Amino acid sequence: MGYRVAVVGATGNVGREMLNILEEVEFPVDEIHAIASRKSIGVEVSFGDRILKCKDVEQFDFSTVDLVLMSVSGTFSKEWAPKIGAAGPIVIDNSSAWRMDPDVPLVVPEVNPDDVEWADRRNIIANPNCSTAQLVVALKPLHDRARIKRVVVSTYQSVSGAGKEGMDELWDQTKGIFVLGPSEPKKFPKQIAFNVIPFIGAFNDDGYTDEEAKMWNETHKMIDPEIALTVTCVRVPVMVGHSESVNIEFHEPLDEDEARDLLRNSPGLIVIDQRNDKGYITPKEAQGEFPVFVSRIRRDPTVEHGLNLWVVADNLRKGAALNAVQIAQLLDERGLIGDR
Ligand code: 2RA
Repeated sequence: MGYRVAVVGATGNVGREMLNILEEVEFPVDEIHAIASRKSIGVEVSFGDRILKCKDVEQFDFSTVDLVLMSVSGTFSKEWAPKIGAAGPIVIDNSSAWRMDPDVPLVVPEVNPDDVEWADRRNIIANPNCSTAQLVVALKPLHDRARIKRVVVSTYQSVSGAGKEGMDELWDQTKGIFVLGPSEPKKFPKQIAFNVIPFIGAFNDDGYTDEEAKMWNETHKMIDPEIALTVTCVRVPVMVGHSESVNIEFHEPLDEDEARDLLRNSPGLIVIDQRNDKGYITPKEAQGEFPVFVSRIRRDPTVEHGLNLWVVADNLRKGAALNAVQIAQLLDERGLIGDR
């Protein structure tokens, strides 16, 4: 027997991926509903061979479903996730609205699966930010083995993290630049084609951005608040796939061979690490894939116990839709859906 599932925000990049992945992993679905805001009522989205017409979130009766996967803005989620959760189904929310709420588990199944057990406090489970999801999958086994003291991360985030408008802007600027000259940026603060932008989200008072703060706050909530983490988030002209340069200092010794073996044997990770032209991953190759890829594992000789890594994942998949579906699979395995 399967579940009655709704995807809210079904017309967005991540909403569409949620539908694709539910189908790809053969999640046990008896009924599926694509839900969107009023302006998208009737818009068609695919679920395998089927075409679903989007229904209006305002009119949909959420008490008729068991599980809701949601990819909407934080403001929309603040209003709707509690209402939906109170109607009965468990909500897996991809926005930033609930991630740091002490009554809402923030979950990456490879990292803190047991936290789904207390989802019934609000009937909401939060999905982390895309750049955090891939980072914690790589950090967790290393932390369990050698206790991480400090991490320095620089991200190289693709434009799909900013939604379809971000992808359209890169495409239009790239095509237009030779013909029409550079066009005015709209979605991004500066030209993204043939450029990189050291700013994602909004500035906080301390000079960091909220995107950067998400990475340490969410890592602290999921792994360990004692890990010191500093971040620079950068937007790059790549369509799909976030990359991260990660420098880690440990309390205990961990050499690069052992780290490589450990990562190779940890869930959700693939190590591609040879010292030749094909021996490392790029976002192009990670696109459409489920795992987090780790390459360029090497000792940092400037500290007593240190390593450098290159970590890449499909930000629409592990960074968003796949992680949400994996949470749904975990709830299913533990018998936590539809029986609260
Ligand atoms: C970005 N992290 O890449 C955001 C999306 N959640 O813009």
